[in-house]
Amino acid sequence: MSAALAVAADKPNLLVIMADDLGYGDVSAYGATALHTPHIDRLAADGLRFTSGYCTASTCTPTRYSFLTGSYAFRRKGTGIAPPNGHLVVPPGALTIAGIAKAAGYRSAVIGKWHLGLGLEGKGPDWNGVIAPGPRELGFDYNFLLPTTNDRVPQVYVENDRVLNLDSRDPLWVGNNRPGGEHPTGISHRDTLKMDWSHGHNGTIHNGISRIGFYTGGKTARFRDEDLADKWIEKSNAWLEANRTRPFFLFFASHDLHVPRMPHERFQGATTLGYRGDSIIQLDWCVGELMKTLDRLGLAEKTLVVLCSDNGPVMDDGYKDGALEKRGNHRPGGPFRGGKYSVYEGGTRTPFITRWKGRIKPGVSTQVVATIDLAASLAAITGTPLPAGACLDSFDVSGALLGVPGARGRAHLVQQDNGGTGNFGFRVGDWKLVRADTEEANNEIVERPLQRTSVPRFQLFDLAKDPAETSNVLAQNPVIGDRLKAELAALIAAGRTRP
Ligand code: NG6
Ligand code: CA
Repeated sequence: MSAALAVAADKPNLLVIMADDLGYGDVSAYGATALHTPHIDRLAADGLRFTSGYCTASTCTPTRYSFLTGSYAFRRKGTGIAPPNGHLVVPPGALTIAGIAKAAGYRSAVIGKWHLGLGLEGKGPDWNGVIAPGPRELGFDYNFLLPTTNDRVPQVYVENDRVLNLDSRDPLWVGNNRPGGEHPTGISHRDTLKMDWSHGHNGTIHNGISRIGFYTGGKTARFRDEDLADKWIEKSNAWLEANRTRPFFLFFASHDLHVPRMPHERFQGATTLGYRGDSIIQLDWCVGELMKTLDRLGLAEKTLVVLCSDNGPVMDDGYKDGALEKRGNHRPGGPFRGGKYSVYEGGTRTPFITRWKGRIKPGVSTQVVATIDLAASLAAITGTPLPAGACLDSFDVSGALLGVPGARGRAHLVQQDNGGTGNFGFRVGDWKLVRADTEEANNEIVERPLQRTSVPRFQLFDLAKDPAETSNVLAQNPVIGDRLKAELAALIAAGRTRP
């Protein structure tokens, strides 16, 4: 009997905690010494800490797309970073991890950052009306969302298909161009900002912070950046409480530590690293609160918890919050090169922890697993059949996730940067091919402000000897290089990798 079938008998709840822009080296369980993350460390100590746990893209929207659909985002156009008025990029009706959970008899919810667009193609979200399609058309029973990212407008919550607390006498308008009349922006009223911008992010001002895009109205619906984490926990606790008696899947999509980093006042100054570090502490607090809730409801032994990130770290991502200046010796990408926007390891290799009390033997795993695999793995764990045309690149790595002795992770993984630019990383065993279809890429953004540099078309690294990808050994290994180039091209052309 496979590891997955052995557990199908008692279906575990699934709690996926996805951090935003959290790097491999950003938590003490993965070697950070400049700050301490006791709750994440406890999760790691009680569970399995992966040293080769990945997301599939080095930006948010494509990773979330592939996490939900089990298919690589580069297979579908329009899955790059979603704009404020973007439509839902997952086709309604596509089988998602939430749909798999539903088929297995689970209730499911997404609480936190969405950033996959809302509403119909060609229309986008109807902010003042019914906002659909959205998560509920993808299999979720409940959603409580920050629609995009908090550096994009608007700062309102979407609960199920409505903007929460919207007063119809003050309609919400969202657009790409500055509205007429008196409308303060990050450019016109820069000296009034509580946090200055460094690139982009100079549109409408809300809560003393200027954003990408413009909006007016919806005043009663607007939230404070400082309160996001508390709200996610409040809503998650209520939902867990209400769904404690049946199997559930909760996608807890934290906004920490994405810009604008504006943690709650009680976390401001918690580290010496500025608000970037303080936001990590806020994330850690959230993890602790969720674990407390599972304990209180007697669910720790019935719940598979997965902690992951949507892409690697970035320092200056558009606001002058001191992340770069205050970093000291902190290495947000740990030993790896690159970060957010890069197909070097730092862009997609992140903290990745699984915990299931009483089921997973605590330890460290070197198996390769990725967020995209949670869909097929949940299907396997719950004994739910996967239609052949769904989850095209999701592998059942449930054995590796649960730490079953001898169980293997994936044999290969394609890493991408933002949607459609055609830069790929391809890890096969310890070999790593980097293929750049563009002439420039944002590779070293962890250490520098946004800057594109020219890159060779192909590079090859031996991750066993050179995890930091410093020495391109393509010339010395032409046969391996050619094999990987051909395999990557074939995987892309085949349209699927799941057998
Ligand atoms: C970029 C933004 C960056 C961030 C990113 C999305 C600029 C210059 N940069 O376009 O600040 O918002 O999009 O991040 O505007 S992600 O984690 O959601 O993918
Ligand atoms: Ca992100």
